[in-house]
Amino acid sequence: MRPVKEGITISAGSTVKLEPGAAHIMFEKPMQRPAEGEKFKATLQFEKAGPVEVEFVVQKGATANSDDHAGHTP
Ligand SMILES: [Cu+2]
Repeated sequence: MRPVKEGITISAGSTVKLEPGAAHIMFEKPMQRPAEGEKFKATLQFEKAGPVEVEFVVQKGATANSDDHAGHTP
């Protein structure tokens, strides 16, 4: 796994799914470990569409099928 500092390209009319085991969003060094069922908001930044607010819901086992997270906490 490697960070994608240049961002993810989403071609017109296509869909990119972010999920464990594939391209995913990772919150590094959270202030506290989120509890199952907890919700929190974040903002996704798109180059052309601008900022889009989303709400995440913490689910148990979300990283069960993910790849190696060496160097950081999933
Ligand atoms: Cu990761």
